[in-house]
Amino acid sequence: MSLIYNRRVRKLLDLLKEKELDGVIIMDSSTIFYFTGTDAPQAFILGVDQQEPILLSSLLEFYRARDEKHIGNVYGFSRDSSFADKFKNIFIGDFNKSVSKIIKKSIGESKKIGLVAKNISCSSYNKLKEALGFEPVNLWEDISYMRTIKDEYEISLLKKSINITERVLEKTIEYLKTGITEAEIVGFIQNEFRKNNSLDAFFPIVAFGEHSKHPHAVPSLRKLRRGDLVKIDIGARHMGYCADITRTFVYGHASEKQRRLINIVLEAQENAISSIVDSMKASMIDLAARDIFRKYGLAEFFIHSLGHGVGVDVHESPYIASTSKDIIVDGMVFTIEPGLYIDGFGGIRIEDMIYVKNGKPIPLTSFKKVIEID
Ligand SMILES: [Mn+2]
Repeated sequence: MSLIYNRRVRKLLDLLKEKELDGVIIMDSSTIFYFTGTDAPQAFILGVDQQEPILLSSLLEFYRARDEKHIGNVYGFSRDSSFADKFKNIFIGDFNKSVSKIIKKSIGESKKIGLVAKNISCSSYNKLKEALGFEPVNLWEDISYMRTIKDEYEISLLKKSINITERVLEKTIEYLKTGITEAEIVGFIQNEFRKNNSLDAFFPIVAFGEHSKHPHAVPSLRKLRRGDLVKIDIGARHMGYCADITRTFVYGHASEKQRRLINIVLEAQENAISSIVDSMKASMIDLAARDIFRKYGLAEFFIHSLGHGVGVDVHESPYIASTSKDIIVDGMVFTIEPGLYIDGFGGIRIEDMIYVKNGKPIPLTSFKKVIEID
């Protein structure tokens, strides 16, 4: 196991050398998980001459960091100096001061340090900068690109999460009955994930009838009726990796309009998936789906981008959008999820996860695509 994390850390060291940096601070928990196998530490610090990172954790998460990590040395930090003689590996002071002390101790006086922090507030960033005494170099884009290329182990974990999600989706469809509410279905899905040693990759979306017109509908007490559209967008997170799949069916007998629109969404999805080739622009895949909607005069109802990468985060690079600058290469995993959202009617989205291997699109999800369910 630690071999996998070692390999990733070696790649990170290569990147630092390439960028002529002396070290890196990672403060994004998903990226810390990617490099170490635990998201408990608040910082991951690695000097270019070091073999193993230092993982800095509040005492609250100290034991979890120590027990879960596959690589690195865990240090705690606390403002309370009375803990100094109770813990062996501890820094007394706040987070930023501790980070700065580690940098000085293990890397030295260098000001050429990278920073990976996706969600950091302005004030947190300013405090960090002040404690460091210099401006770190933003490495977020480089690291998120590294994370887009999945290794074999990641593919096996993604497949596991997808397998759990598809089994739960099957059971969910069996559980549907006239009069049941969206919220009850969400509760059912969450419980099934937990029975399979998983959490939600994101809050499940279950929307009936016209309510499905909201791409990210929040589950309500709306009751299921015959002839309703049923949109279900769910994903399990198992061993840190996310699944993401959407199906839209009609509960009972589909009207002509429902059938026609579901078929158009399926056509858009097929056209997008079959357009995928190595080294193409991600924006061209988005265009392939949009072309189909334009052909039917429905372009105005496809109001979001076509897809996104999936891994430790349920939304990550690459982005499959008309404005995306990403280039598709082997090892990437992303969703293809065209949809139509029509006020006064409802919404239809079909979403699958695609893995690019030998320049070809390989669907990882395989759940049935039917128009009506009973
Ligand atoms: Mn998605």
